Amino acid sequence: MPFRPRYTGLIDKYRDRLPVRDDTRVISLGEGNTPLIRLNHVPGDIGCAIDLYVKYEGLNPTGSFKDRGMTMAVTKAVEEGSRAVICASTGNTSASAAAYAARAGIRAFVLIPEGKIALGKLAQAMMHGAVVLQIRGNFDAGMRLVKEVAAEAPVTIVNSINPFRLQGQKTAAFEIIEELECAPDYHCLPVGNAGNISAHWLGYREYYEHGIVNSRPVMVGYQASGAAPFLRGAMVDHPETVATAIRIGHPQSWDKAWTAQKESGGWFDECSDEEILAAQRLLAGREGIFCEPASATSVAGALRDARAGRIPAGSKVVCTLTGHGLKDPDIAIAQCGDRVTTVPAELEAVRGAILDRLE
Ligand code: AN7
Repeated sequence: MPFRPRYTGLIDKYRDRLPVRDDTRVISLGEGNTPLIRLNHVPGDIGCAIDLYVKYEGLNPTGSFKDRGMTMAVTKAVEEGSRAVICASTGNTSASAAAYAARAGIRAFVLIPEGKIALGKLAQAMMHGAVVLQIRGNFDAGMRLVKEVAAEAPVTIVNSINPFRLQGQKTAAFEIIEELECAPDYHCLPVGNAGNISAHWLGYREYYEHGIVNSRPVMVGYQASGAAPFLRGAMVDHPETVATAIRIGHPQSWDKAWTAQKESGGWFDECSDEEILAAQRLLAGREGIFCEPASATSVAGALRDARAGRIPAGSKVVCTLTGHGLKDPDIAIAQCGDRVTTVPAELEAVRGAILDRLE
């Protein structure tokens, strides 16, 4: 047959490296296998000579990297006989949990901070039939409540404190190595709860320890200035940022992320909201890649560190774009208010508007 087998998700692909049995019922929506795109314009635009790739995780089934972890977490919850999952979320985890619970035929409960989640994410949780509990508090308060309620009720937590989440998410590192045919020199990620940077480090270590590659990347985590506990070296009680996905002050994977930083020789840094949004616009306008604000934090930070020489010229750098730009239409439109021109439905007006803008 000239055809390759149909791609059926990351558990099927990486079965030998994941904690599943042959008879495990896999709950999948075909997640993983996302594109690794080389940036053609952006590094030159801002005057740095690095070889920069983005791993476009916004192309997962629910539009974020969370699906990699959720396929594992929900598969294992179902295997263990659970009838309900629960999470606290800044939006993407709730969208993913809701979708995979629907796929599995079980119930999802999601706790979200009132007024602080992007519109697309709320729409997803609602459409997939999750029980959506808006709390008058932030993500960190929601996380505490989820842990307390799950100690009493028969619900499985699917936040990244669930170890199966990180197992699923480590496969992103496998894919990157397979595509580049080596490990990158640097891997930059936005950091909120710090599960994803920890999961990538697991994946890179695994391929290194099993002799599949002979190097591991330096891991670099970027946070929004108003929600940067790793940079401050202490928890932040009132996190604030336009990048609502990473509006987290008490990261759950605190120790794991520090381990990734230390073992890889990496660092944490912060980006201002302005830097984050500028990077989001640059990717959309110059490369045709639309990511949500939190995701752009990785590129904002990498470009700054490359320009400053902290990431040396010639380095092969991967930035994870964690979520799709369509998740947060409000922030996108607010940045480009003057880009829509209203004209009469007449040829002359349309022709005039076009000719004005052609060189
Ligand atoms: C787009 O959905 O925590 O450091 O509740 O949605 O692994 O937490 C989202 C996190 C980066 C940070 N980019 O990843 C949630 C949630 C996007 C995200 C992060 C999130 P972690």
